[in-house]
Amino acid sequence: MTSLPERLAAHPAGHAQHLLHQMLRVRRLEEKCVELYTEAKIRGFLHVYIGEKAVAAGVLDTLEPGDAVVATYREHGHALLQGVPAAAILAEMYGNVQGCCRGRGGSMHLFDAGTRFFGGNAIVAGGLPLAVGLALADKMAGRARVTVCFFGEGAVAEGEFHESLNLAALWQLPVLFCCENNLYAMGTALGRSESQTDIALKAAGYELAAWAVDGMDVLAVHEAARRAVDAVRSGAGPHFLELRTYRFRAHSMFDPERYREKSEVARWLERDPITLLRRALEDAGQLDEARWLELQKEADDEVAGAVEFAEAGTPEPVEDLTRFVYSERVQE
Ligand SMILES: Cc1ncc(C[n+]2csc(CCOP(=O)(O)OP(=O)(O)O)c2C)c(N)n1
Ligand SMILES: [Mg+2]
Repeated sequence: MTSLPERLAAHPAGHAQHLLHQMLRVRRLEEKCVELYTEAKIRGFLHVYIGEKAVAAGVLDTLEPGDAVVATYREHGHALLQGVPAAAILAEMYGNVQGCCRGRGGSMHLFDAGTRFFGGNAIVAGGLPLAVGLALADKMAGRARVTVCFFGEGAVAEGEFHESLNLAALWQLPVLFCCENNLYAMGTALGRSESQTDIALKAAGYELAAWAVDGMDVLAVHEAARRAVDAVRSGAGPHFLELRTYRFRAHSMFDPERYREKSEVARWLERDPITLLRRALEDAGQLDEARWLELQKEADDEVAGAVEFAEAGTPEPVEDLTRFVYSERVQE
């Protein structure tokens, strides 16, 4: 198996630092979300991706404009890295009309047609058929686009997972399935709900190329995604990545975490994707203290700007609340 320092040596100069920055942006945004949630500025549900960000950062970096992304309710980072501005994300969580869905979606339903970010889907496995539909449309229209679908390993227990993989493989659709295997679906450990816990193996049963990747090593994720995305785009049919990762925080803001040992969390924390890459970059002489501080400051400033924007925002006026229930006539 190739180690992170070995991958770094083979990686284009400067690009790994870009990935580090992308992960920092997600981390900072979500740390702020937790803070704002405890201050009751953000309400409803909130699921953070802290610990898992190497997955979104590595995969999304391989996409091209026009490619589509479908994600779950743990999607703040995916939206940000697909190009939805932090300000529009935070305003959405505040329930403001300036949010990417006019404040009607909130944390779990970020959506942005402009960047082809198709949610933000709260139903477990609900995004898979949507991704298959998007990919079918692209195939029928002859567009060389890729749809990437992120979902948790909890989705494997749902019928939609199996129906979606089957149809995508049968019709050779341009979709990349990315299973974020963080070992738990709320409080249920994978081994308590699945007879076969090797998810890539299970996916391969549908006759699509599937392999497992270390989801804490952003360069490994990037390398695997590059290979898969290029293959999907060239017409080689659907691909499947099982990204082995871990969430450092609770499932949502309401979770006493009685289902796992603190020592297990501590063990995974040692493999924090940001720390791993930072160390490798420093050891390779590609990152010094000054640049590290600069990268953090850039991420902090971006988030501070987003908070300012959300704080200055406004809720939707009551008279607009019935808009968009039915589609509106386009003004000629
Ligand atoms: C169809 C459906 N069943 C149950 C739920 C309740 N629920 C919300 S999150 C979740 C766990 C999903 O775990 P996983 O897919 O592994 O994603 P993770 O939260 O670990 O990212 C469940 C069961 C739901 N949202 N949708
Ligand atoms: Mg999970």
